[in-house]
Amino acid sequence: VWPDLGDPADIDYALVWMPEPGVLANLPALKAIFNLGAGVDHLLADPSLPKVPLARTVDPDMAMRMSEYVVFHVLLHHRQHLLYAAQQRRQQWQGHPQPAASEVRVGVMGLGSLGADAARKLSLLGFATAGWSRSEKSLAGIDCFHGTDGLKPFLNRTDILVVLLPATDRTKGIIDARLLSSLAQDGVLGGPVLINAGRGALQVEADIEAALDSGTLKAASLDVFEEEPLPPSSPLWHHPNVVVTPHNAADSGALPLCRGILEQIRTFESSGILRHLVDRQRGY
Ligand code: NDP
Ligand code: OXD
Repeated sequence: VWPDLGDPADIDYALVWMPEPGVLANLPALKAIFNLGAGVDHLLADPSLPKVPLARTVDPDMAMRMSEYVVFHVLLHHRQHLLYAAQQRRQQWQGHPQPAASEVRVGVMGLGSLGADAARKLSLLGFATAGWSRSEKSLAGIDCFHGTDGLKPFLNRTDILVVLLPATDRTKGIIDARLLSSLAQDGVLGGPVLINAGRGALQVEADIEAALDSGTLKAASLDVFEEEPLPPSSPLWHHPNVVVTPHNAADSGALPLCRGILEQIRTFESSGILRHLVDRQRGY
């Protein structure tokens, strides 16, 4: 267990989460790298990353936890919980009209192992659910958009935007003023809501703050940030319409993840096949 690696030449496989840049380059016998998470942006940022196969985590336990986070935060905004919590603090007994889930249009950016699972569960709850991905998709009950041409129509019909994209050269900074102003302004919630559990590098926090202040954005749930931990000086900590969580939307136990990786190593040793390989060119 790092930093006590023994003889580096004895190490065939590395199981890593955000290793220090350069650590893996010092393992001369390495056959494959397993990322103990779904996102590999931090690994690909290391120019000395060995050119061995790199597999990421795709795991039902992680998908279940991420969908819990997404469903919880969609419901929190849909059921106006921030408003009722503020009223409770004032001991104010007052109901507000409650739209049906079917009147609320949720859009999930990223329809991979996590986004597709969350979209399915939201659709089961009755939300009018759509998704956006790089390549064309067909998912039962989900209105699927893709590519650059599909982005604007997808955003224009979206009241609650859920972001589950990887951070790549093409997606970094995608949640900016332009994107936020493209979200539906005519929805039953009285303004669009952003939920980002993908990566902090996807969002321009100054644009999110400005959109919240101008009313272009009604509320946000953010699990990831440009800088983590979120600095004490960030206004997001105190914004009444923002929910901050510490990048733990899909915290999985190490054990279920390691079981999956053990299975991967067995298959790789016997057949040379590895699943969930990262395409380094694409960045995810
Ligand atoms: P996947 O690789 O399975 O899916 C990624 C999705 O994003 C795919 O649908 C892909 O499209 C889409 N996508 C990628 N680039 C683009 C683009 N340029 N334009 C449109 N769509 C694009 O990833 P996962 O679902 O497993 O994970 C998603 C991300 O969630 C991770 O990369 C990580 O950053 C984040 N994460 C956050 C966690 C947390 O605790 N907050 C925990 C786990 C993950 P296509 O299907 O066409 O390839
Ligand atoms: C991941 C994460 O990518 O935890 O798995 O963010």
